[in-house]
Amino acid sequence: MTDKIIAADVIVCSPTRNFVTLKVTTADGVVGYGDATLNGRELSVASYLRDHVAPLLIGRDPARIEDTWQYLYRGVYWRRGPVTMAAIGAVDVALWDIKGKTVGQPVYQLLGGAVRDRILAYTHATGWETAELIDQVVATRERGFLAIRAQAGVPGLDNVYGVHKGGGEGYEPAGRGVAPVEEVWDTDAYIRHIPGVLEQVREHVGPELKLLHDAHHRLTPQQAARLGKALEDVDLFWLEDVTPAENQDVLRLVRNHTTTPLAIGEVFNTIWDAQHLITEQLIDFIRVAIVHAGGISHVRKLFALAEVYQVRCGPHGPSDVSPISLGAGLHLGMATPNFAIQEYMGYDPLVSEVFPHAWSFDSGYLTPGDAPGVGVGFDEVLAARYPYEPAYLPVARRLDGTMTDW
Ligand code: CS2
Ligand code: MG
Repeated sequence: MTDKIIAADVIVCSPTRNFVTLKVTTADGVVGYGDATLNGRELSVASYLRDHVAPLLIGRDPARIEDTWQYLYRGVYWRRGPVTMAAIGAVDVALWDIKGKTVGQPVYQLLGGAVRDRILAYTHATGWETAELIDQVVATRERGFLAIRAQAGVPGLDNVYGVHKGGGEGYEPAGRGVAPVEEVWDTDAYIRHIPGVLEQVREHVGPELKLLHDAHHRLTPQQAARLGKALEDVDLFWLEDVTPAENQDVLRLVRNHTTTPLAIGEVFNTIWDAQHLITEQLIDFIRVAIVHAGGISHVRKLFALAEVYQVRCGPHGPSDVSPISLGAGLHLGMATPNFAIQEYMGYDPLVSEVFPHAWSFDSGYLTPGDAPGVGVGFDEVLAARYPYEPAYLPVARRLDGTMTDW
């Protein structure tokens, strides 16, 4: 028997970037944390939680995780969508955290126990020029990474998703200010340039290093098929988000033309968003993040569906997914046989101070640690020193000025 929930507080803070955190407290003083961060739409999830969900949690039994999930999902007429599902996800993770702390076990033990010892991680390397990218990939490998996402600049453009001309990560974190900056994008120039870049990276690093690349939803189906084909010799671990995720049947055309593995799903929020892609085996990796798809309880079902169709899991884990969600994903990863890899961009040291965590990275792999619950804390006093600041990802227009996919 666990005591009832007596408080559900929502804290929005910005230690280098914005995070939305749900803190659930039980009558006997157990505290569970959930992440509800939705990059660029943080306050809408905070309001959804504060104004509509928190009052429903008071007096509930925190042990009834699945029932609470069903209550919050089915009990509202307006289902799905990133705001709703991030809010439900935060509650779900907070309740798993409480359950783990109550029984003194890390969450992965409650999910069936470990099926692996550690979780392969990939991080990002970027360079505007090819030589710069190669240097970054090599330096990243020296930091211990065995899998690296490589993003490069494109001649003629000033900015490319994930890369800045002057060096460093583009867009991470999102730029501060009340409106996004606008950039110019040219898919044709990108497709002409990127295969040669990645070929040179592969040639330099040899066959063993796992290389990944993210196209960020910017290609037509035909362009995606051509790119996948052009990259076959690079032997990518995956090619991510080639086309926008709404029109899913186009992936069949891409698949019919290339054996380059496809990953998709960071913008998905439910099992139903991914169902067709999985059951039709149109993708190789599903990328939903715990935070954006209803938490551990729901993502576990999605990953189980993927297992049936030999689709592997490689969750979204940029630095806008807070250390709480990363931790929650690692517990699920420990207990999920078809889990392949976790994206891990790392965090600014200040973020790790605000969210002290039991999970750790070592020699290419992440482990969730054995602290009871999710194993990620939240320093509210420190967080209060960094209040919310509006920040947005850039938007992109084509050469003729029309908006394009982000
Ligand atoms: C990216 C993200 O990590 C990735 O694969 O696509 O950086 C994405 O752009 C951001 O999370 C959006 O908030
Ligand atoms: Mg991506």
